[in-house]
Amino acid sequence: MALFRVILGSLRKGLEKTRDALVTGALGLKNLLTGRRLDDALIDELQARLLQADVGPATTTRLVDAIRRDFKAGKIDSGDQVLAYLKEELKRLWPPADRALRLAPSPPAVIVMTGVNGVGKTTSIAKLARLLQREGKSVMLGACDTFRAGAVAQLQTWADRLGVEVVKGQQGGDPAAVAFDACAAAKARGVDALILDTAGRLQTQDPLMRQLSKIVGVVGKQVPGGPHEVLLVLDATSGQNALRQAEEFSKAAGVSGIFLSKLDGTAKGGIVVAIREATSIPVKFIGTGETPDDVEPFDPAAFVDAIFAE
Ligand SMILES: Nc1nc2c(ncn2[C@@H]2O[C@H](COP(=O)(O)OP(=O)(O)O)[C@@H](O)[C@H]2O)c(=O)[nH]1
Ligand SMILES: [Mg+2]
Repeated sequence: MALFRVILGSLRKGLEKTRDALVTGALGLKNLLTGRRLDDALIDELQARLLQADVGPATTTRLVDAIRRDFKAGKIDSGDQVLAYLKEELKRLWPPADRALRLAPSPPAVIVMTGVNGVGKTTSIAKLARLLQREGKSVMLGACDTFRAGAVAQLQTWADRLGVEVVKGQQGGDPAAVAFDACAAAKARGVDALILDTAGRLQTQDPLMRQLSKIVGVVGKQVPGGPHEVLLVLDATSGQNALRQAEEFSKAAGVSGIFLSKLDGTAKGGIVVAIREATSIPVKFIGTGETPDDVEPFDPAAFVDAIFAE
């Protein structure tokens, strides 16, 4: 059963830029394909536009090859058929993988947020906390980003607004120690979910990657089955960089899901498709703005419908 409901209106609003660029705008697919007879030049143009939207080479080639094959075989002859085909095929790209947030059979569930600097980890934590609160769950935060000055204060500000408790340590202290204290506090208070903020790290920074393993290890010892999720936050506006991070972090053990932030800030929402090409880690949430309400669970059908909506 899905834990969170997709709010279609806000999803459409959050994906406005992508919808305009890819589908409804002057250079969009509707303008290109509606009412047109199919020919090779039109299919070439379609290919160029899918690539421009960051759909990714492998998926673009597969889609366009299938369209060309059906066209040559006389099965399709209009742009409108291609549009309908694309919509259905895009929905089918994602297997019915479990995109639901994994929670613990008995609380607390522990969620670790990771990713490089500035991708939106802390903001995404506020969003997740808000989603969980709306489902009637109690939430606690752990400030394991002890590295960046101001990180704890930023998390505390969100926590105050959301009315949740934060477990903190010393600036510059050991983040694994904060994870330990946070797990203890979450167990003692009986909260449903503990979300740990972590310092931004590059997939190439070995010591920081080891520090992440240490946090994960501490959680595993303190809470049975924990962490229940390690969510990698990727910035949708960063294009190829996001793809590289998805590939690299998926090699590093234990990333269970992707939180794709800033989809409102890019016309290249095709990045969701490209991530699907680059890794088998499921995108579980998408961020579509800067407030805690700007979040949706990733639902492929709703996502494609929102992009193809009038
Ligand atoms: N437009 C937009 N901005 C976002 C989103 N998520 C985060 N941001 C912004 O990205 C910046 C960095 O966010 P922050 O949470 O501090 O990133 P962190 O360094 O990974 O913790 C802030 O200005 C956020 O307001 C999003 O979904 N949409
Ligand atoms: Mg942060």
